[in-house]
Amino acid sequence: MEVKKMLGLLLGIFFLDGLFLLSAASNVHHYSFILKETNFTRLCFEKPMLTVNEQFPGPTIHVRKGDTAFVNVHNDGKYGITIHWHGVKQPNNPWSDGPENITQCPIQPGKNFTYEVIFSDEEGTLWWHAHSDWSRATVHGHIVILPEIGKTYPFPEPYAEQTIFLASWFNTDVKELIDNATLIGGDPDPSDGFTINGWPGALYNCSNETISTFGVEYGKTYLFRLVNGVMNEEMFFGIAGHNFTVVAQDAAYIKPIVTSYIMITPGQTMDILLTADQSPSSYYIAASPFFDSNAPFDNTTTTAILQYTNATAPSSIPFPSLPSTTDKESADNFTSKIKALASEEHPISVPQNITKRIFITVSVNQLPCDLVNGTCGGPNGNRLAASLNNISFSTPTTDILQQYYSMLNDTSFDTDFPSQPAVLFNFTGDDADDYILPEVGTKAKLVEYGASVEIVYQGTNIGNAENHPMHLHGYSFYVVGSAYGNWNETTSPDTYNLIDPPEVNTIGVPKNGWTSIRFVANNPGVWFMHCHLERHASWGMNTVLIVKNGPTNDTKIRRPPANLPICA
Ligand SMILES: *[C@@H]1O[C@H](CO)[C@@H](O)[C@H](O)[C@H]1NC(C)=O
Ligand SMILES: *[C@@H]1O[C@H](CO)[C@@H](O)[C@H](O)[C@H]1NC(C)=O
Ligand SMILES: *[C@@H]1O[C@H](CO)[C@@H](O)[C@H](O)[C@H]1NC(C)=O
Ligand SMILES: *[C@@H]1O[C@H](CO)[C@@H](O)[C@H](O)[C@H]1NC(C)=O
Ligand SMILES: *[C@@H]1O[C@H](CO)[C@@H](O)[C@H](O)[C@H]1NC(C)=O
Ligand SMILES: *[C@@H]1O[C@H](CO)[C@@H](O)[C@H](O)[C@H]1NC(C)=O
Ligand SMILES: *[C@@H]1O[C@H](CO)[C@@H](O)[C@H](O)[C@H]1NC(C)=O
Ligand SMILES: *[C@@H]1O[C@H](CO)[C@@H](O)[C@H](O)[C@H]1NC(C)=O
Ligand SMILES: *[C@@H]1O[C@H](CO)[C@@H](O)[C@H](O)[C@H]1NC(C)=O
Ligand SMILES: *[C@@H]1O[C@H](CO)[C@@H](O)[C@H](O)[C@H]1NC(C)=O
Ligand SMILES: *[C@@H]1O[C@H](CO)[C@@H](O)[C@H](O)[C@H]1NC(C)=O
Ligand SMILES: *[C@@H]1O[C@H](CO)[C@@H](O)[C@H](O)[C@H]1NC(C)=O
Ligand SMILES: [Cu+2]
Repeated sequence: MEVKKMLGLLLGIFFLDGLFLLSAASNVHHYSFILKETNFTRLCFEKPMLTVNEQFPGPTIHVRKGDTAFVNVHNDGKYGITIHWHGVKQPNNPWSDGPENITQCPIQPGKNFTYEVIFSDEEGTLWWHAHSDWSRATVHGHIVILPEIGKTYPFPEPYAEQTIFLASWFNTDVKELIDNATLIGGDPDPSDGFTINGWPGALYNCSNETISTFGVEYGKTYLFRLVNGVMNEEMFFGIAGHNFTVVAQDAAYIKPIVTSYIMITPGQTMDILLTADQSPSSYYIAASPFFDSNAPFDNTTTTAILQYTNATAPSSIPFPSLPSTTDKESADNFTSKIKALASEEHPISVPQNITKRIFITVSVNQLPCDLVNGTCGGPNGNRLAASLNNISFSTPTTDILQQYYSMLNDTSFDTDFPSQPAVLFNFTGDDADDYILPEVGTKAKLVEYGASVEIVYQGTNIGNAENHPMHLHGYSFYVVGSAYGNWNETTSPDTYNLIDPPEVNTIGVPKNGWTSIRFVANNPGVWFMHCHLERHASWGMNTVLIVKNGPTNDTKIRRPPANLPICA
């Protein structure tokens, strides 16, 4: 379980599992993660699945801003695995970032590896998850980052805090599910349900199961740290009878938003303040998908209960009114309200002038069937694929970071990912399917250290247009603009918010629309960039940003750790 090594001498207050404990503060923490197959029963279905320390969701990592956590991951499972610390920038230390065959090779069964997770300016909520095939479905947990000792939240201290994890539940084995789908190039079956802190709740046909319950006292304010760890769907979330206040996203503070619902993409986190000021009773908490495409998806609703202490059981528990599944307008209305806090205490630094613009089309494609006999599982007997700038990413078998760091001349990747697609067309037009065939390759984008980068993600109408939550490792970035249709070099930048844009690590690129992000390339390393819908990542909607070393020792990639897993 969790072991904390006390290094600091100062005294501080640590928040652990719902209790405030007095403990010696430290800026180094040690955790032990044992990965193994454990049986869980949900939706009346029992199955063995990979978990950390036999917990689902897995253990929470607790740190303060600027701390370091050493996490020893021991693999007692059947397959190789890696862990990613989602949203943790890991300055100069891509070695501990995790994506399989990008920054490391998998930790093989029976082996272990200690990740050094280096926190810098993140404050709020992040999460960790497996980054090998689809194992993140069950291998995931929270990261809670408190302010530094002596600092407070930019809002009144909540009475208590609670973590809320949204996840997907599959009645089948997720590795078999994706392996089978990949074999024939078909769309994997959607999940069988969603869970809140591991439990699907009241709306599924399995009434004898537990439902997650959050106890609150009348008059008190609570901080809910919400993670969307769902595999393939963006989610609406709400609490019956209550408005709440969103105060942070992806471990950065935002201007408070009072709302009755949120829309959160896979990969994102949101910190929510809830004041228990309604008639003491029980209220449903619910999450259901926002999904605006013809692709198959899980259209179920997961629930939990907000329960006032000392309340008499109501005859019927009120249910929140969430926007309907395809309600794009409600999704956009919420998203467009998010602005950085940008206060004196929490300033932001948006690049005003950019030195490098990268324009990236984001598409779901098809490849001709490559099976010797039989037809593939995609449309028209083709193989489903996905791409960035029309290049469908093929994962190498030796990690890119080791090859790059050793300056090998003969690498299994290229550095010629283009700054715009080879062919320009009406990306969101009706004829986009003419461009359905992608190139397949392992291409990374080289970026100079210190460059002021703008990336424009342009969704296309190729195949099945969909909203794509794009995630960049090693960085957070400012979302300076977004709209439907094609990005226009002359007019679109005029619509940008360069004053208080939200700073995130994952952003939903609207269906048949575009999103522009900005950041300064001040973290040297090999950083994966991909759609956080797992189906799309599996089909190749990925690339790698290689940020070159800077001029000084502290702007260079660190040396590799001694026990880095070697490639099979
Ligand atoms: C785990 O579940 C599987 C599938 O139901 C079953 O075959 C197996 O016996 C279970 N193992 C344990 C230890 O309960
Ligand atoms: C972890 O791996 C190291 C080698 O990298 C080995 O020396 C050590 O015994 C392993 N620890 C466990 C608990 O397996
Ligand atoms: C995967 O395919 C195998 C072989 O056809 C089948 O036995 C198994 O049930 C499939 N698993 C899933 C999760 O679809
Ligand atoms: C829950 O109920 C279902 C029938 O509704 C039954 O098949 C299952 O075994 C029960 N599970 C437990 C854990 O009691
Ligand atoms: C929530 O906010 C809406 C819109 O401002 C308002 O109409 C509603 O009364 C509020 N509900 C509660 C419980 O405060
Ligand atoms: C999703 O489910 C809801 C409620 O069951 C239903 O009204 C809606 O039509 C479904 N949406 C889609 C796109 O299937
Ligand atoms: C709940 O009820 C108990 C027993 O009646 C009482 O001691 C306690 O103060 C009550 N708590 C609240 C929050 O009202
Ligand atoms: C979205 O916001 C606009 C402007 O505030 C409002 O007119 C519209 O009703 C909202 N739409 C939905 C679906 O809430
Ligand atoms: C950005 O460019 C403008 C015009 O070229 C210049 O006036 C301004 O000083 C630049 N700002 C920064 C922060 O470099
Ligand atoms: C493919 O064809 C070969 C030879 O015709 C046959 O032996 C094999 O079983 C076939 N495989 C499938 C999956 O149908
Ligand atoms: C990573 O490389 C190993 C060989 O080192 C290979 O077995 C594995 O399939 C690769 N993983 C992916 C996701 O391609
Ligand atoms: C790569 O090639 C250069 C010049 O051709 C040579 O100096 C260098 O040693 C080579 N690097 C490796 C790792 O073999
Ligand atoms: Cu996607």
